[in-house]
Amino acid sequence: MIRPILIHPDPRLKKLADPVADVTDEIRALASDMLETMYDAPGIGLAAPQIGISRRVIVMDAVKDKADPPRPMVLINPEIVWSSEELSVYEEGCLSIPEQYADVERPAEVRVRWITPEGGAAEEHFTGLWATCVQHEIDHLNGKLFIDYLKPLKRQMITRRMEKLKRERARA
Ligand code: K1U
Ligand code: ZN
Repeated sequence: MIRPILIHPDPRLKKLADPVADVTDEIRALASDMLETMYDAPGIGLAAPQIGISRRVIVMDAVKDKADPPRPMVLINPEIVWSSEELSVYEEGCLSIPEQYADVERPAEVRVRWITPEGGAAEEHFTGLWATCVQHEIDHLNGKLFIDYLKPLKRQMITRRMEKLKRERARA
């Protein structure tokens, strides 16, 4: 099921999400809805708070080349266990802040540990767009948006644009 994506500003996007204690069928159904919602948007990632669910679940598929097979990933309770000192800048977007993009500097590579939908432990080293995406999604679980890395004036300008967009959508 495709779920509606919350648009900034929304207090639900600023909350610290709760860890998942047990990987149940409900969590697997949530992850499946999140993947469907992400591919429909379209996006390369999605975090549960973006659909109003305050749980530590993210999904991603940052395969760039359409000729390559898709790689849908579900990460439950993801944790960054190592970050590179080397930084990289990527022009980020966010499905909760449509059509707004800005350069964000983050560690170029990260190692992430998580629980799989089958309930097992997993760990992987991410580079490139995958590293940017997984950090952006984990930020969502901590109530942080990419615009929080920007200068206050730019952040304010984007927030005003989103308030206007929400007013227009409410009237339509
Ligand atoms: O979390 C989100 O809001 C999803 C976001 C993830 C992201 C994008 C760019 C850098 C870091 C994290 C998006 O997917 S925005 C849409 C997007 O990037 C995209 C859409 C279609 C094709 C390719 C990319
Ligand atoms: Zn986002």
